[in-house]
Amino acid sequence: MTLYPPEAAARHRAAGYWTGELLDEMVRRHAAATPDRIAVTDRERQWSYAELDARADRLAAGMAARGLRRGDRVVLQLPNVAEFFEVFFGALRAGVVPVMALPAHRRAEIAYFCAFAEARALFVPDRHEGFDHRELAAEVRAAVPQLLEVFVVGDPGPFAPLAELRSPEGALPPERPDSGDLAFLQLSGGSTGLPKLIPRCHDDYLYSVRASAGICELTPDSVYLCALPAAHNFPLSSPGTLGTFFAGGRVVLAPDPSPATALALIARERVTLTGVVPPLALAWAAAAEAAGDGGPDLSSLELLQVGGAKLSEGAARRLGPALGCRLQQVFGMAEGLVNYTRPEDDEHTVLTTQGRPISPDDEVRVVDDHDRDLPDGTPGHLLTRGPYTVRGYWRAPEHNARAFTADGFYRTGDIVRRTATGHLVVEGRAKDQINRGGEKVAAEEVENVLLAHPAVHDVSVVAVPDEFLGERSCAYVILRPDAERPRPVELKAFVRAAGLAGFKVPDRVEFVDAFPSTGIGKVSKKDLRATAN
Ligand code: AMP
Ligand code: DBH
Repeated sequence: MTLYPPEAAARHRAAGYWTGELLDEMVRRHAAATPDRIAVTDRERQWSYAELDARADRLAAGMAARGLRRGDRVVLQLPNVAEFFEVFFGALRAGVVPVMALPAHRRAEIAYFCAFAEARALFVPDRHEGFDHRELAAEVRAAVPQLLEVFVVGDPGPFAPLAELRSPEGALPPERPDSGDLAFLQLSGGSTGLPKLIPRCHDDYLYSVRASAGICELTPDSVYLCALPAAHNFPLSSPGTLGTFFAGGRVVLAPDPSPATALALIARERVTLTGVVPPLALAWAAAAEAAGDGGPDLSSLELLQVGGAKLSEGAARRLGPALGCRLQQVFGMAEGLVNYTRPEDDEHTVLTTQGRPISPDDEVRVVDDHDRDLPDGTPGHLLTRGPYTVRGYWRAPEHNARAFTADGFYRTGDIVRRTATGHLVVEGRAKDQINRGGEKVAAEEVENVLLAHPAVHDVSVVAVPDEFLGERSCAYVILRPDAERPRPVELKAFVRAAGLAGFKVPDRVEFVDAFPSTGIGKVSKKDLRATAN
């Protein structure tokens, strides 16, 4: 399966962007050169590069022994524990393709990933944040037709412990995976019904990781705190945990992102950089300000990266002084394109823009509604193509026809303006999505669930401004004429009971008699949003 047109792939190789190295080979490289250096620290353990490498080998061998073949998919739903990387690198080494689920995903999402990707195995923790993932796994296994093995990190309950998959003397699959093959499936926040799967290969992903590590000046002395869920594209690759491994540094996994946990870890582990979403950055800053000189020692922290949702200039101003470090804005997407403000950018640029692309060969177009290019300074739709931006979602030809131009540009759905220096400022969004402090909610997915409620005639889910998260979701509901009005909490519980992740449950429910409509009779979400203000 080729993920890029052959001539584009050849160009990216000739330019030196695509090197043919596999993502897991960086672990092998450091294991050979500096075996005893610590690669990853979690709540309980420290694994050296040699240990991480050996574990990935054993897991790859175990997968092969279990009959998992090159190209087979597995769903990876692990929180921030060291085993996340054991399974991730082990799978890649075996040529097995992980689907990068988030710990917050519930029955609806996990069952969909397993069924759609025809997954052979599911990896879950026993419990996480008070939720029993073994119960979820049992429901999913009952719902999907194919044979699905479940491996549990922790107490396995009725399933197999991860340890059972580790093969101490088994052989690695004989054939090395190809660097252009599908390596794993990343997730998109999406704007239509169900989350889309994004096919990433070693070549494109490793390029973005390596270049990100360079831009962020990572070294073997870098210590990266992973506070967001490890599977998310931002903490995984921008430069995140993989960028840190690439540089031979150390990854510290935070079990939760609360200010108490994170600030204590920064002090204890002498963390040098981390990446967070705006609401978290503000919560950490507030905690650090409140603690003052008596608080945790944050003097090791050099760089705070903020991305995933728009950071206001006011918030941006506050962060550096509160945490005593440099700020970097990151505007990225799991489909590819990532923008960073740079160490050499002036303060105004860092505070007011979302950065500029990683690569000189990232093509960025800002266009009007008819795909006509707009001059710098004018907001328009962001289209992009380049050496690490995918050319289509996995097995979604109809959606791809809309989400990509005929010549392969990805329609990001973001409204941006380009400055004279080539920096991008995110001005808004054209896609039907709520960005809840970096957690993306496709309005249509929630609407489809609510439409199945017996009292609901029609529903429209929109973003409403929120001081803390930037946006929250509000479901506007038209009831059936004969229906008794349900309480808002009942409708929220209905969404939860449908098995959707908690962050997709509408924050607010409002009952209306009709929706404002656009000139041609479509629901005007713009006008609905305005009613909410
Ligand atoms: P996804 O496609 O699900 O990976 O989500 C990526 C989207 O998150 C982008 O297309 C933007 O809409 C949003 N996003 C990411 N970083 C930023 C940022 N720094 N400012 C504003 N929006 C952002
Ligand atoms: O929001 C994102 O998806 C995102 C943000 C920052 C991302 O994928 C990234 C950096 O790589």
